Amino acid sequence: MEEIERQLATERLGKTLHYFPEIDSTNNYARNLAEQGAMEGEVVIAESQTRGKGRLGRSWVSPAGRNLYLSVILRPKLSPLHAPQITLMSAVALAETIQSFIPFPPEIKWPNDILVHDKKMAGILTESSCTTDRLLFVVLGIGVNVNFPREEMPVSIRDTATSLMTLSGAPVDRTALALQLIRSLNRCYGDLERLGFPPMAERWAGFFRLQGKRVKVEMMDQAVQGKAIGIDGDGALILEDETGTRRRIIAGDVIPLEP
Ligand code: BT5
Repeated sequence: MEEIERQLATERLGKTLHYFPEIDSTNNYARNLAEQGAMEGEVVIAESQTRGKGRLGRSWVSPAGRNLYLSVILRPKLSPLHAPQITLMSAVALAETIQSFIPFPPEIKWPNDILVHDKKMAGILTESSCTTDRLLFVVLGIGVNVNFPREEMPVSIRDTATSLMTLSGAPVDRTALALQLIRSLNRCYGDLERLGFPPMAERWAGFFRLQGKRVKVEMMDQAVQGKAIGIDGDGALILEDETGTRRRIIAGDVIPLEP
């Protein structure tokens, strides 16, 4: 950990690390820190999580010594409406990092999954706190399966998950991965701030393989089907139905209906 802190000493994100051998959830801890006034860029990192969280009350399998679990506190100058841009920016940073460790192209599954060969390698959980017109902070949580062999995975994810080691054929240095990921987040966050969302959306689209494909999107209270067109300026997914009508989806789970 000292190595990561030393290497990131001059960067905006990662200068201050909070490290835990075990924690309930790095996102919960980071949220508490942020509520108590922690600086932008503070990072919480853990060897294992006892209550790792996914979206919508789902859980994130987080065994010790295998993977990467981290949360970054951000204080972006964005309106709450634009908070999804942070999830999409971090998906780009994560996909670019993963790409440099394996010989296969990762895919971003809107809004927050990184898949390789149709299996989930990493997930992002962004939680934000805002007033009506201002984002106070965003906790950006990232979990990456690093040296997580299939036989150690619980049956519930064994057929749907993968890890860097499984695809690269050799164990991956988790410190090197964490360093590269935080550096990549630093760059992408700076790019988003300096250049705005359209260029980031373009990079995002380079990892989006469902463009033009029929998909089903399951939302809290309903499901819709249509052709995935891409994302709009706010990071919403654009879906086109049979009549050519387009609608924006802000949150949901995408299920591909064609290969
Ligand atoms: C996510 O949710 O993909 C967000 C995961 C974020 C985890 C990080 S770890 C650091 C930080 N601290 C936290 O407490 N969380 C964040 P979602 O799209 O809802 O996907 C959850 C689903 O993915 C589960 O219901 C499982 O089906 C599957 N899953 C759970 N653990 C997995 C794993 N390790 N690898 C692949 N798939 C997994």
